[in-house]
Amino acid sequence: MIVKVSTTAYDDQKPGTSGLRKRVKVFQQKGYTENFIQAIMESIPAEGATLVVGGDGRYYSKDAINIIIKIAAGNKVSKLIIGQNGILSTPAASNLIRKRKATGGILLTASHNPGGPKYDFGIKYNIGNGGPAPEAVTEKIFAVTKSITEYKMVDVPEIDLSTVGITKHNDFQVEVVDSIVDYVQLMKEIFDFSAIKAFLTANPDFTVLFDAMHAVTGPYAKRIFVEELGLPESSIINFVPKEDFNAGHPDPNLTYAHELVELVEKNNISFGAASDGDGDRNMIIGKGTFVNPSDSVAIIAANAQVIPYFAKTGVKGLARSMPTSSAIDLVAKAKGFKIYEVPTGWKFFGNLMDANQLSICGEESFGTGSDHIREKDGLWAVLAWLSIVAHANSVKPGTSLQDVLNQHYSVYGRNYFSRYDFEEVDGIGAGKMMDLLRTLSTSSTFVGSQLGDYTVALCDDFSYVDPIDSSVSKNQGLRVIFTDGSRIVFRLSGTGSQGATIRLYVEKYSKDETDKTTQDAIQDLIAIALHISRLKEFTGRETPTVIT
Ligand code: VG1
Ligand code: CO
Repeated sequence: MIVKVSTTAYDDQKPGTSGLRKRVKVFQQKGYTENFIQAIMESIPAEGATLVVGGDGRYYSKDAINIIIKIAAGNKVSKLIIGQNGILSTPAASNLIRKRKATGGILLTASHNPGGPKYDFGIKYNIGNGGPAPEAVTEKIFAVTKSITEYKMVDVPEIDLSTVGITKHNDFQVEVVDSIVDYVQLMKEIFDFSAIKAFLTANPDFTVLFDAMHAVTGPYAKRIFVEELGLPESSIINFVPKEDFNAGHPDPNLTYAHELVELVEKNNISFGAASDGDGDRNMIIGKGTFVNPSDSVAIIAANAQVIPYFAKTGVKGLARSMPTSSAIDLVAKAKGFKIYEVPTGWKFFGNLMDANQLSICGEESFGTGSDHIREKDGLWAVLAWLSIVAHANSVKPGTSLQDVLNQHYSVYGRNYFSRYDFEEVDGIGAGKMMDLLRTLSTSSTFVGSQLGDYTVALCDDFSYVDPIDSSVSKNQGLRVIFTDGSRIVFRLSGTGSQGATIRLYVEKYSKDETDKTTQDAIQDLIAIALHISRLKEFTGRETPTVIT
């Protein structure tokens, strides 16, 4: 029996860069999660739909799944496909939506944000192509949340999520599926597992260490690296997922993945990698080597032919998010591929992929992926890099990760790139700083002016017209581009749950000087950025919380 429960609307349920992310206690408010799920149901529409449900297993996931089951039944959804114990990495969920031709999916994650009763939870709706809902859909969901007065539910008896199988309740079905098999099968179709395994077996000195950061990729990594590729179990760490990520911050960067960074340095590890809370991000390092994510996607694109999937499908086009460095543009130019520049957030790549215009894309925020699914994919990136290194070693034995980078720089030059994050700053100050930058973008004298060694060529608030559906996304970040191609970009984060986070991105290209440290290479641009934005005056901050 469908019961209509009256509820009061909340005004803060606007999905951000990647879904609705808030503190757990916000989701625990009366009707808060229920309202948002009902709003999703009304935006799909839900009747007769098949939906995939799963997430990174963080605290509050089980409660949320129970709410989803009842409200889905209340809205006449036909079937829910749920990952065992509610677990599905974001890429695995994207794959499952596509493979099972589902109507869409509800992903329960706040990605790299910390988890636990005091930290973050998140809910994201993905559409039938497996990708994050485009803005038209998220706006519809938001509109419903603002005027909602009731949600519909059926009191479905509790379903055992730990056992694979189908449960029926009248016309409503819940299928609990293995979280891992389909994803591993997809990876085996894309990559040459036997070639990677042969390389690793023949070169025991080439050591690998993968850090799952107590998050969702642990069981996937165990299956792939240990059971399939034959690496010792000591090659993976922190692989048991925890509801609170062991009180950590599951963000694979040099700051938060310091355990991996230290072990790689101490134990001379040849190849280190980490992934985030929900498994869509990746970081690749080696002893003394850091693969900048902007370089990572460029190098994968430049070497795509060593990956069987691309050898078969060809490369249809490349893309990056606006703040990401233009290293990949240089590869596109050299190889004659189309290149697209989209706003921040994976949802902007989906249309291009669906239209067969895009194969490989990435974001500077440790996100790399391809059209095998419609989300970025952490383990895919690790396997792509292992494929590249294995192939390089078959050409020239002993090739290290750093050698791969150096070879790329020697052909294409180097796009020095760094991102400074100023986390949890005062929202009003951050807003004023963005306003100031916006005035610069409309000033008649700023373009052409000289800042240190640089001349301003362009300053705007990035706006994007989707080449496929012509939808327009405005105010996607303030960018200053100089005549030599160097860039400064400012934008506010759309994934934080507390205060504002300012992201400052800088890029500087050099054809010949490719062996400086990134920070040395870009310091003059950082000084210019801090000067023109008056960041310190507006926020009281000068030092970033994270530097990438
Ligand atoms: C950040 C990154 C963005 C990424 C998004 C989701 O967004 O900058 O590139 O797509 O997180 O990643 P923002 O608005 O905070 O800058 V994930 O791994 O949280 O799904
Ligand atoms: Co993520």
